[in-house]
Amino acid sequence: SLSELLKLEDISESVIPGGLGSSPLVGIIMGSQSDLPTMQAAVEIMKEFNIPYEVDIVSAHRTPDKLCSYSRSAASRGLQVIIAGAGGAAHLPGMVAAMTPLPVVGVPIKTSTLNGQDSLLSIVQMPRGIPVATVAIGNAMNAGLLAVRSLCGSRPELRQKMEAYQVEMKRKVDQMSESLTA
Ligand code: RP5
Repeated sequence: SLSELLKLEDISESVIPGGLGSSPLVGIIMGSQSDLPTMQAAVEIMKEFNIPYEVDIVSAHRTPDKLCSYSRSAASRGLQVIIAGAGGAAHLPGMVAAMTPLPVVGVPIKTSTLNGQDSLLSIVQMPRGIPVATVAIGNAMNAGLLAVRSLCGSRPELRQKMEAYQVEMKRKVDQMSESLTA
């Protein structure tokens, strides 16, 4: 199953104590199972920040009805942000964004033929009116972090966690430069 492939824990384990509840706040979707190795990085960020999330395969061209029902129900089901990864003619994130008022983060998946430049251009060049926040090719980690940041504004504990995450990155750089200059 998808859960086994992703080594997903029970959703109740991804809950901030006394905080965010247990229903998913972030929806992580992708066009194909072959996108999973890339999109796993977004899942890891959800786990690290204890954000309730859900993961599913939704293909714009192979499962168009599922695309519609997923996107149209997302907000009323309690999701606050959607991360959508797709490769090739990557219309998934834009189509999702067209059918939800929620913010959508697009992850261009690296392809074998054009190295993901096709995915990047498909996702980033959204016409006016329907935005997709596009991250770098294959950078599902940043998509996860952007989703977390979009939840920080009204959640002080989460904001503190993000600040601590950034402090930790700085500490690692400082440590490395100290070891280089020692
Ligand atoms: C898109 O086509 C997916 O997002 C994937 O990145 C790409 C290739 O899919 P498969 O070769 O796995 O069918 O739908």
